Amino acid sequence: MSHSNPSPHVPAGPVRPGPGARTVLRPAVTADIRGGFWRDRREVNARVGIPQGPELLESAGNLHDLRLAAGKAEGEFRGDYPFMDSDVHKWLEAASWQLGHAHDPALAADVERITALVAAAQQPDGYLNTWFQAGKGAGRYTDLRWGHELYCAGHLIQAAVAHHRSTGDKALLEVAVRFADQIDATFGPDKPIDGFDGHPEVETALVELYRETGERRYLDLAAYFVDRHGHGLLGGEAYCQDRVPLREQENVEGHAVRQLYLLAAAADLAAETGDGELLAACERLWTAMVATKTHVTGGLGAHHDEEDFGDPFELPNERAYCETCAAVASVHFGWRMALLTGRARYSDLIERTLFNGFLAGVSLDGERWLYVNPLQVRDGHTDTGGDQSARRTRWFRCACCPPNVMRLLASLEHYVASTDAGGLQLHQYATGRYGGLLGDAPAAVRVETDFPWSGTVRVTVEEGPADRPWTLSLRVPQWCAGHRVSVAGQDVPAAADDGWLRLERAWTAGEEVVLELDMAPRLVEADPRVDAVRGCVAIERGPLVYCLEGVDNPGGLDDVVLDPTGPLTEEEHPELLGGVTTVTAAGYRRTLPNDGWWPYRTTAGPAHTDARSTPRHDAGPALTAVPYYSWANREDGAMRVWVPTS
Ligand code: FUB
Ligand code: ZN
Repeated sequence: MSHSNPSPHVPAGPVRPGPGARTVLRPAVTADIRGGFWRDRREVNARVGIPQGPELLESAGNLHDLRLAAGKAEGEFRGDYPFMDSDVHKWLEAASWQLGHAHDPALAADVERITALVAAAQQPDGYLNTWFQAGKGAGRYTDLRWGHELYCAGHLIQAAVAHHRSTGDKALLEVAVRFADQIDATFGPDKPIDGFDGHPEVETALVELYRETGERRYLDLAAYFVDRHGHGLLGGEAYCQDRVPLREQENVEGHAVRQLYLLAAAADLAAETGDGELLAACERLWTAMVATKTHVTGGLGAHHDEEDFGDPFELPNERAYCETCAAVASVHFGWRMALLTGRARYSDLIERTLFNGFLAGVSLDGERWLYVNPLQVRDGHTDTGGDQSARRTRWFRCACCPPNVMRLLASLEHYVASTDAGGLQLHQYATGRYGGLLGDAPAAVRVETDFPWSGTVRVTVEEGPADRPWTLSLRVPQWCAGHRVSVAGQDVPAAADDGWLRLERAWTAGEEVVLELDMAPRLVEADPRVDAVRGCVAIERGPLVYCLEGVDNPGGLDDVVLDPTGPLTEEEHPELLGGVTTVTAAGYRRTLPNDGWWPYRTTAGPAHTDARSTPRHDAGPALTAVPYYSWANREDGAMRVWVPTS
C-alpha cells in the first residue's frame, strides 16, 4: 500500500511551515541521520521500540477499545483514561515516520491493519473517541476539561499527516479530515459549542493539517482554540491553560505538557499568520521558563500534583516530575521557535533536553520507560515500578510517554538542520546528510562526528549555489567554553554571534570544515534561588549531564560530598552502558555520628561547633559519574545528579 512520496522541495517530517510562513529559517528538506550516537538510539527505536507497539497496545486494551467501538468485539472498555486512543495515534505517527526512512513490510502491514481499525471505529459523522463511544462519561464534548476528545483528535491528525508525508498514502488522512471537519462543524463562536479542550494538542495538529491540505479553515480553527484559552470557559484553571490568555501570560504555568503543546501551537500560528503578539508571548514564556522553571536536564514540571510547572526556582530533586512527554513537548516548541526566530538558544535547550531529560525516558534496550525523570533516588528507595515511579517500567496505565519517545526518535533528523536564502544551519551534531534550498538553489552537507563523546565535527560541503557565496552556520553550544574551526585545513576566525558561528564563502563541493568543541568535564551550580540544590554541583561534559549511581559508588549516595577543588577525570568505557565516557570526581563521605533520634538541632551561631556539626571527612574513593540518560539500566539503586560540596 505504501509508496514513497517525498517531494524534493519539502521536508517529509513534522513541522512543515507553509509557503507564506514568516519563519526566519526553513527546516532542511533532506535529513538523514546515518551514524553515531543518535543512529544507535534510533536503531533501537526502529528494531525494538516501535515494533513492540501493537503487542503492547493489544495487552493494554487500546486496540480492544477500538474494536469495541467498531462493533468488532464485545465486553467492557479497557483502560482507565479517556485518552486511550491517543497512544494508538502516537504509535501510528511514530511508525509512519519510521516508514519514511526504510521499507519495512511488517511495520507497513501493522500500520495498515491499525489504520483500518481506527477507520472502522470512527462514527459516520467523523467523531472518534472510544471512551465516550463505549458509553463512559456523560456524552460527547460534555467534559472538555478532562474528556481529551480533541487531544485524541490532535494525535490522530498528527499521525495522519505523518503517514501522508512519509508514504503518500491517504487512508489515515481521510479519517483525520473527517474528524477535523466534525470538530470544525461543532466548535466556534457561532457553532454549537464555544469552547476548547482542556488538554491542548488539536491546535498544533490543525496547523499541520492546514499545511498538509491547504484548507485555511483548519488554521482558523486552531487560532480560535488558542485564543479561547484564558477566559474562564473551563473554570479558569491554570491546569487547563485557562487562567489567563496566552498573550498576557508572564510565565509558564499549570500542567507542563498542556502548556507546552499550547505554546507549540501558538508558535505555529505565529509562523503561519505573522501574529507578532503571539510570537512575543512565545518568546517571553520560553525565556521565563528557561530562566526559572527548567531542571538542569532540560526536564520540565516540578510537581507530581497536577503535573504542574510549580513556582519559579521550585526545582526539586527526588520529587522532580520532569515528565518525558514534557521533554518531547519542549523540543516541539523549541524547534518551532528556532525556525521562527533563527536564534540558536532554542536549539541549545533542544540539545540539552534531547541528550538528558528526554533520552532518560527510554531504557537502552528500548523496552522499559520512565514517565517521570527524577534527579535523585535515595539510598533504600523501595518503589518497584509503575506510573510516576523512579523505576523503569515496561508500560504504564497512563502510557502517554513511550509512544511520544518513539515518535520523536523516529523523526529526530528533522530537528537537526535548516536553511534560509543565504545559507544552511546545523543546529545539532549528528552524523548524516542534511540539505535544503537556499532560495531556489539546493545545498547539502555531510556531517561526521562522534559527538557527544568527541567534540570534533567534520562538515563536508556536498553541493551549494556555485555562483555566489553562502553561509554555513554552526551552532556553538551555550555550555562550550572554547572552540576552534578550520576550513580546508586552515584555521579561521571562530567568533560566534549569538550562538552561531557563521562561515560565509564561495564553497566548493568537497570542502571540509572541522569544528572542535571543548568537551572538558565541568562542574555547574544553580542559581541560589534553587533552594533544593544550594551548595551542590552537577557534573557535565559536552551536552551531557552526569549522575552518580549506587552501582558505581558502593556505600550509598545520601552522604557523599564532592570536592570541587579536585580534578575531574574522564575515561572511555566502550563496554559500559552501550559505550559511555565516565567522569570521576574527588569526594568523600560524611560520617555523621548516629547518636540521636532527632535529625535537627538548634544552631548556636556561626562560631559554634560540636561533634555533631563537624562531620568526619573520610577520604573516599573517587565518585564515578555516568551520563544521566543511561541511568537505571542496571540494578535498581540510588542515583543523584546534584552532589553537595560541603
Ligand atoms: O492527559 C494526557 C497525558 O497524560 C498528559 O499529556 C500527560 O501529562 C498525562 O497526564
Ligand atoms: Zn507522558
